[in-house]
Amino acid sequence: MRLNSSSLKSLPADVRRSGYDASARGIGIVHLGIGAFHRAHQAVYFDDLMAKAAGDWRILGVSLRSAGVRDQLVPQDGLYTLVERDGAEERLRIISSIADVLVAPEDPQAVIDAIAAPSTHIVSLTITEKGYCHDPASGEINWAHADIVHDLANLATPKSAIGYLAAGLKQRMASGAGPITLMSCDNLPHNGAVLNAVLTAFVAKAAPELSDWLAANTSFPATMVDRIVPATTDADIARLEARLGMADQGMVKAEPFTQWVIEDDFAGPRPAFEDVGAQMVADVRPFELAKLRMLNGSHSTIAYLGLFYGHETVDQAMDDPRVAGVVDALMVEAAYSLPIVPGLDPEHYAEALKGRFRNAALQHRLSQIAMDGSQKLPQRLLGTIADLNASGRDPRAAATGVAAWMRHFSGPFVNDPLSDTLKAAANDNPEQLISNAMAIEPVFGPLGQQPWLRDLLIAVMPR
Ligand code: NAI
Ligand code: CS2
Repeated sequence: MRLNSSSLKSLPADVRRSGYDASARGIGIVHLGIGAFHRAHQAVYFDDLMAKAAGDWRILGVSLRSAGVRDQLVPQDGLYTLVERDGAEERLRIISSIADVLVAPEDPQAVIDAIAAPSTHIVSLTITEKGYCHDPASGEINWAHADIVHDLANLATPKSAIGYLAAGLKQRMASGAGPITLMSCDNLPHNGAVLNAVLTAFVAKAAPELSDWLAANTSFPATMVDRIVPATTDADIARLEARLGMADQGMVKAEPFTQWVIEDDFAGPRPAFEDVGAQMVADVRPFELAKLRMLNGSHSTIAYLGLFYGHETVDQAMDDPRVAGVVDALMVEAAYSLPIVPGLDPEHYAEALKGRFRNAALQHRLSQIAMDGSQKLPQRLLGTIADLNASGRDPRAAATGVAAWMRHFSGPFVNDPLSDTLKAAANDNPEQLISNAMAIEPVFGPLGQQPWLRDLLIAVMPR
């Protein structure tokens, strides 16, 4: 038996169901990048919203790459289990907010139609840092990106999220479907501004007749998103099937903690996010800096140092004093680099983060965090290094994370959109490796010209 709207009634009584009739609600959201994080974070908030009040806030998920999630969810009527794990505790909840899933390469026009539909008020995205086709150091569009080159010449059959947004909004303008909000939920600093800059630049070249409409009819709220959501494994699926008495191919697992800070800047209608625990603010920046530098900077450092010392998961690496010691120091460095964050006590936040990292039930694989380092390090570690140096402090711990990344990409397993560039920079000689890596402009930008950083990296390079 498989989880679906018919078998729902056969689930064990302790499995929490959604408190509303999903079949009676319409689609209001198109989400690009229907991955594990969206299903364990935003989709849960929308499930709560529809249980709490009327409103057509179901989600049309879109994968721009593969059919995997569509094949997991569509046979299940969009239903899946959120498995919250914390140590020995486990809580199960069925999420009903996803109405359907499209695979863009199979039917590009269907995705364009969905973005243009008058009932669509928000397009949200979790397409990974690399999905924005930008240079991480500058935040600007990368015109040489293969998908951008393709989409400039083939806007009716795009490959990039940026191309799909341009094509969908062009059709939306033509049909008079009204304003729409484009909401990035990726781990990027000023993610709304990055999306705005890349899309505006692309539209100016690909569809200049759309530029004025885009400026007048869209908004790009920044968001800070936080929930540790490790990739689902076959063992997770088998364990859940034994627990439910039926198969759920679309399950996701996550820690209990969740946080969503959203800039209150919506061009069209929005649901009452504040009624389901999200924070609506005027300025997301302090919240995102704290999270990207203290959580994600530590995560990447744990990943690269942990892999260097032979560990496989975050909790294992945190049990290694050679890793935990650097994390302790990095938390202090990152906290020092922050502005005042409303309601945040950096010391308490640091302790809470370390407790979340030690949640062995998640089995969060270091290799998952280690991927796409070229797209992550600028906002996670290089910003901390630059700010601390500017204030006369020594960013040794943050530099250790960067040096460990250099060791990582010199090894055999590198999963990164800049993998060719990284392989060319790889070197067993630490001094040469550091010189080669610092010359990678899309990652280091002007920081790559600083002799003090080179000297520091040589001093802290894991050996
Ligand atoms: P995932 O691997 O489950 O899903 C990634 C999604 O991005 C897939 O739908 C994939 O098709 C799409 N994608 C990948 N490369 C793309 C590209 N170049 N263009 C368009 N779409 C592309 O990963 P997951 O866990 O859903 O994470 C996705 C993003 O969510 C992360 O990169 C991060 O920005 C954000 N996030 C993830 C958290 C987590 O703990 N997993 C927590 C906080 C934020
Ligand atoms: C992780 C993040 O994979 C990674 O890069 O650092 O996905 C992390 O789990 C989330 O940002 C936590 O909110």
